Order: sequence, then C-alpha cells, then structure tokens
Amino acid sequence: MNHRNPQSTRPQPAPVPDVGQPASGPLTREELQLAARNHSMPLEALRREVTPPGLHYVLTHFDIPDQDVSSWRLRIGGAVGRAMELGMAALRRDPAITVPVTLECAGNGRSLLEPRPLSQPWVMEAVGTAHWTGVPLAYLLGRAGVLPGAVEVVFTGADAGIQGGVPQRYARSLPIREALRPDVVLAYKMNGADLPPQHGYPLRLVVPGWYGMASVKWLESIHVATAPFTGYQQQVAYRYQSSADDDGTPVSRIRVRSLMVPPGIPDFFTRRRFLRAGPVMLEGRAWSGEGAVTAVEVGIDGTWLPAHLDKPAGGFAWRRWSLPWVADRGEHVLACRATDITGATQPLEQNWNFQGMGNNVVQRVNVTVE
Ligand SMILES: Nc1nc2c(c(=O)[nH]1)N[C@H]1C(S)=C(S)[C@@H](COP(=O)(O)O)O[C@H]1N2
Ligand SMILES: [Mo]
Repeated sequence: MNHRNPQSTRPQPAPVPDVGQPASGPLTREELQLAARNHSMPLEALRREVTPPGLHYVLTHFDIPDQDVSSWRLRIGGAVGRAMELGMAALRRDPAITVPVTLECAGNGRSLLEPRPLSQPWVMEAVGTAHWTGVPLAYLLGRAGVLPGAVEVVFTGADAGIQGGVPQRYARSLPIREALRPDVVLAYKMNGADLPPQHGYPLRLVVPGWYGMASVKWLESIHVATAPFTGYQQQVAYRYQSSADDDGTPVSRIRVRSLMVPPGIPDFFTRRRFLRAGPVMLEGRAWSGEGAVTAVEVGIDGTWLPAHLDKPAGGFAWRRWSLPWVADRGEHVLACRATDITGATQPLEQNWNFQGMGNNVVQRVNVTVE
C-alpha cells in the first residue's frame, strides 16, 4: 500500500541547521535563543577585579537543574581504594581554599568568524573573574586513594540533553596530573555566597587556567578512569579542527587575551563610543591560562604604547592594565594586545577553526571624540 501523503509533494521547510555547521549572514533563530539564555559580561564590568555573579558570563548547554541539597550526594569512584558518597554538610567540614579565577568560554568570539560555526554566538565578552571557595580536589582524591593505572578523572554534572544528535549528561575529564594540582577546587561558594543556580549549585569544579568547559557545574560524580574518556564534550566538542573531517586537537588552557573598558558613553543601538576631548584613562584587564601576563600594549590609531600593569591578584586571575590618553577631536580606533610569559601574544587577525574555539583576537573600539 502506498501511504504517501499527497501533501508531501509540497515544498518542505528547510531542515533546521544543527550545532557546528558553518553559517554566513544574519544570526539564526536558534542562535538568538542561545544568546538570550547565555549572557556575557558587560565590558564596563572590567573595572571590577571581582565580577558580581549577575555580571559574570553564563554558559549552560542544556537546562539549569533544580537541585535539592538535602538529597544531593557527590559520588567518588572508579580506580580508587575507597569509593565514597558525600553530602554537602560533610564537604563543608573538609579543609577549604579560596582561589581567584578568570573563566572564559572557549567559544568566545565565535560570532566574529566568517563563516561562523552555529552555536552560542559570543561576541568577545564571555569572561568573568570570581573567588571560588571549596575543597581542593586533590584532598578528596587523596582520601579516596587513587590507584596506579589511573590516567584521567571524569566529572559528570546533573544536567542532561542532546547535542549533535547524542543524548548525554554534561561530562568532561582532566588528565590525572591536572586533577592533582593543588588549586583545582570543588567549589560551593562564589564570591563568598552559595553558588547561584546558573553557576552550578550546589557544587562545581573550577579548573584555574583552563577554558570554562573543564569546570563542570552541578557536579554529581567524580570517576577515576584507567582509559581516556570518550564522551561527546571531550571527543567531539571542544577541539581545534580545521574541518569537519579533522580529528583535531583538544582545547585546554586559555589563550592570552586582554579587553578594554570602552571609554566615554555608548550609542544605545550601535554601541559606538562618544567622548569629550581631553585626558582619559584607558583601562582593562588581561589574562592567560598559560601563565603570567607580562605586557599589555594599547593601540591608538595603529601606534602601540606600553600600558601600566597592576600586581596580579592570583596565578589565574586577570591583571588590570591602564594607560592615560589625551583624546583629540575626531574618529579613533583603540585596541589592546597582551603577551604572556610564554611569549604568546594576541593576533591582529584570528585564524579560523571549525568550532570557533580559542579566539583571542585583538579587541578594537571605535570612538568619536567631540
Ligand atoms: N554541568 C555543566 N557544566 C558546565 C557547562 C554545562 O553546560 N553543564 N558548561 C561549561 C562551559 S562550556 C563553560 S564556558 C562554563 C561556564 O561557567 P559559568 O556559566 O559559571 O560562567 O561552564 C562549564 N561547565
Ligand atoms: Mo564554554
């Protein structure tokens, strides 16, 4: 029998493009949906050394879970001598540390690429710095007793969804030597208060120096593994790929970057800046997951000048920079460019990659001085 519906000969709606496909032209409805859920940090918040939670960027792949802390448990298992289950009261009795950490999404800058990979369409401000308080991961792994043969630690969150057609819980792994670093923290506080729901309540991992994807929110399980983890967010997503068929290399540490507080006042719609002629202090922050930021230069209409650097607040927290400028009437293009201790510096033009990862192109700000 022929079950074909005669209506199927009508033109079919175009298939909804899926995550990762390259696109040109106006943003799609799906990108707008993601952009309205996941917000970046307004650039004026760069004035603050510590970003208040409501201004810190947020990225959540699926839904924010509603966690009941009275029934919530953290499970630690796999290649350990003593598997454990811990509630929040027990975790809070363990020794705690507080680390200032700049987190940045690996997809920051994606919407500026041409063509751009379909995903969260960040511009340039998917960043923030918070003080994260909690138990050092190394302390708990020490108590559990990591067995010989362990190569990675897998962290799984409570949030589930489908990405690239694959049903999954959000999960990522760290090589064992990174997991045993003394500054990797299982955080239950952000800036001195309980984690807000969107930042991982009641417990999240924070991996200083790594792009944000490593810092698993709504943490439920820690599994010490004797083979490399092959989950979607490890093996498919978060890779530097030249094309769809390229296996690529994994994304890990944050590339050196700096941003500037746009001076003066904005036009509401275009965000173009306007300021009065005369002295103005240009300022911003710079960070790198590879180690200390050693220099920031400020570009004024293409001429680069060294900025003053304040003392760093911590190994993986951003560092304030400033440069006084006497603005003269006319149109100007301002820019900033940081260099880190490895000698890496920000590119003037971004190299394209298939997922739009690790963008650290120099920021440019157009200003009209009147
Ligand atoms: N469980 C879980 N953890 C997660 C994510 C997620 O979707 N689910 N997103 C990751 C990504 S891609 C980033 S950039 C950071 C963002 O952390 P924030 O929202 O606290 O800024 O969380 C990471 N941890
Ligand atoms: Mo991210």
